Amino acid sequence: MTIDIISVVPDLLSGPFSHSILKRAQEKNLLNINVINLREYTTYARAQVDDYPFGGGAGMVMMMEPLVNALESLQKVRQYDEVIFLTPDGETFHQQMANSLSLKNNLLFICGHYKGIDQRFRDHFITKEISIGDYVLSGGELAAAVLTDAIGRLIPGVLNDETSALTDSFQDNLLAPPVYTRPESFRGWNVPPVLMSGNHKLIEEWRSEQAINRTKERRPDLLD
Ligand code: 6GU
Repeated sequence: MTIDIISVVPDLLSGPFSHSILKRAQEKNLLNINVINLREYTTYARAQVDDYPFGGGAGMVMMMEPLVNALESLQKVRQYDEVIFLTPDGETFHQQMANSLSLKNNLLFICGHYKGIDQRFRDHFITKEISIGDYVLSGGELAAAVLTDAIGRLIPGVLNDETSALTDSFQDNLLAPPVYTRPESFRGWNVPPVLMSGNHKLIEEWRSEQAINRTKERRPDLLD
């Protein structure tokens, strides 16, 4: 899979993909991530990419021309399955969206800044609008990093048995059960004995019960 990300602050995205699972996914050539600097696609003076909103009001609006230039130049190299605009008024991201996007070949993320992008770009070029939650970020970059991580780790072959996504929270609409590691006793706080029993059937039953209880307690909405 290729994920291309158009940004006016590409430096914000130089760190998040260079470590851990996403780093390995790129080394294995299962995932190719490119951050594209929108300012390289403007023909306006001083690399301008935004302008005042028609009708007045606070903030700046990202202009059509640099966005269309960038998109059409990238489309000469790749056909995108989705052109996704990261915006707080998009559909709220969740695990099922990550699952289905992880099966695509090429994704393009466009990070909004300022007051947003010209509505005509949204109307004519964007295929999906995604938010990562009900709060406002300074720009779409951190949201793009969140999506890239959530999607990238699900690409077949990226995770091994040890890091398998099957037991993640949300994967079956349940939160994950508690986990423990050595030592068995720390300051008198003991690991639940069932986990030390060696009885795999009992352990699975305990984990499933814990997952259900935790979900009932913390996220009853997931059980509806
Ligand atoms: Cl995708 N962008 C911005 N700017 N703020 C957000 C967001 C996205 N998702 C939640 N807040």
